[in-house]
Amino acid sequence: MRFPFLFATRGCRAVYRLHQKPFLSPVPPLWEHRSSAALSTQLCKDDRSYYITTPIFYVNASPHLGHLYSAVLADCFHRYKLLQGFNSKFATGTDEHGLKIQQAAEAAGKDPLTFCTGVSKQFRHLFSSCNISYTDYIRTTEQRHREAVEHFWSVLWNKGLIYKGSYEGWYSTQDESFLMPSQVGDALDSLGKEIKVSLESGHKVEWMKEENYMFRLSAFQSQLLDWLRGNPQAVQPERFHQAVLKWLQEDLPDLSVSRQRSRLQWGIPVPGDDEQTIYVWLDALVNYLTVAGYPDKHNQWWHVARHVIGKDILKFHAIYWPAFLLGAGLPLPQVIHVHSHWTVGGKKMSKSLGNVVDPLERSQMFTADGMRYFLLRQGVPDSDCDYTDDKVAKLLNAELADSLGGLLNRCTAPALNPAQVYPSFCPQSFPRAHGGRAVHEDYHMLDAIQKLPAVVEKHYEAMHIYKALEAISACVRLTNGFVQRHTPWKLDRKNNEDQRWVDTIIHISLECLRIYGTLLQPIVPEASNKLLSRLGVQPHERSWAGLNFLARYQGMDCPFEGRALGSDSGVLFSRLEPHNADKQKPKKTKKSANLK
Ligand code: ME8
Repeated sequence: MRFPFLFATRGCRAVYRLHQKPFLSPVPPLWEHRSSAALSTQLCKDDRSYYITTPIFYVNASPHLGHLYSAVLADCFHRYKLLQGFNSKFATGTDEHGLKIQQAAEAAGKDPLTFCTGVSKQFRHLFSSCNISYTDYIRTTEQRHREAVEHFWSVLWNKGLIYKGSYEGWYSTQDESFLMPSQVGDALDSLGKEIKVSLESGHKVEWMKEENYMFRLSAFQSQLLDWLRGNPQAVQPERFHQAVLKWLQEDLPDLSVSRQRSRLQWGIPVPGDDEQTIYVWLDALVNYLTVAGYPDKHNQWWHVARHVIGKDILKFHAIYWPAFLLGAGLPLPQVIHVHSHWTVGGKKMSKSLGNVVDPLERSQMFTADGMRYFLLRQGVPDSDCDYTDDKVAKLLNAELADSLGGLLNRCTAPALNPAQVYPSFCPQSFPRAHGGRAVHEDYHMLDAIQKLPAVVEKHYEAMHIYKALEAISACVRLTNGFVQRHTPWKLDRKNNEDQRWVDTIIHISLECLRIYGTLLQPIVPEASNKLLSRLGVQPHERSWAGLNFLARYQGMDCPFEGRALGSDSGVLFSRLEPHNADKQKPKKTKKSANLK
């Protein structure tokens, strides 16, 4: 496949002469198909399928906190969907081709594949240490991926959407991105030399002039606008949706999708033209299809795909990727969930500033659950968040060790629960109509916890995990307040009526804990397992469908009433010393700290 053709360039905007393949008008918009009878039948057939992805991470350097954050978010969605009975697929992996990796391997004095394998293993190790329960880990150097990319390229080529042209303009190797002059500014490098940088990322850019293949991106501008306008939920949160709409109202030039082999050897050759290497972003984006089973078996998963990404790669996912997919005649992602960045000391994490937070080291210091909880409780999709060890320790102590751990400790400690059972609920002590021993605040608490699963579901669905955790945390405080208000340890257990009231208080508190433990499984899988096991809740009783709070109050049977508690395997979450958090591992504290 060689193409004699003419081309010319003018400034940064390439001027392209078409050749050979006639231009086919872009395929009809696929999102419209979704409302068609044919596709809705398909959606009904497998509407319990769910497919979530993280970006695939560059292997030029070791993983950092931001990478773990994306993985934890996607893992949380995946676990949540499994709890709801969905058939969920969850993919993560590593992006191993491109100039940036080629140069990193050279600098390390290793051949590129050996280099990639080493760093890819570090990501995998981090993810398994943090209980990231991916169902597929993809490396772009795998054969299955190469086949998918070659097929995808051929589809675009056969539709006349790729043509040979020339690119002249700015390129950032660090971002593996082409830039318009308006996206470039002046800066000084570490030696005080004047350089050009990307205004968005701050990374150095270089002028390049190359003959390569171009994708007819400009032809998709109006379809992309229609897609976004017709699907206000396609890019979340809203501010990122608006950002993409704004970009799309500006000039949208065609996109260079290959590099000359003489400059870039580390990548997939263009099918039929081994003088050219496929652009690393086209290669990388296709990973989502590879995992879905493209080109033969992707139908079950592809129409339910959702991507979790950081704000730095929004343009690639919300413009280039949908345009490629439209060109290839494939459905567009259901949702692109965008999150903001973690900073340290208010600054971007960077090797040169020496402020990169090592997520593996931190997960050993604060435990995997601890890091997961912190990142999801403090991470806000809309705006950047600042990381400090002190904040982590304070939050974990307050919410996991003291509030939740303390509540479990109180209600299961032999002093208050000598029989070590899920005690009985007494409807006379806590009647549906007022008149028993319960007070107004107690009814308010029951109402809040009854509503909690729906509240958490709403927030999980909107990717507002921090709001879900805020709601759970508020309810834990209500339950602690309930126990504190009635001081069951002061009641006279020899008096039958008091004994029934003590049992009722503990029954309600254990029911609250069961709800919290179930809802927290996607966030802190180890602590939730410990909590639910201590309550005697069996694995098959931990799904969303089992969240039936306080059945006895509703006049129904409670399967847990009278059941023996599980064995005591120690404190739920050990306290950390805030000021020395960076110097020590979690300390065991006295289990009876919260017992009166
Ligand atoms: O861009 N805070 O890979 P990458 C939060 N290979 N998240 C952050 C972050 C921070 N400070 N820094 C990075 C690439 N991330 C491409 C992706 S996908 C087809 C190809 C997270 O190693 C965030 O998800 O540079 C961001 O989008 C991603 O890591 C970039 O990882």
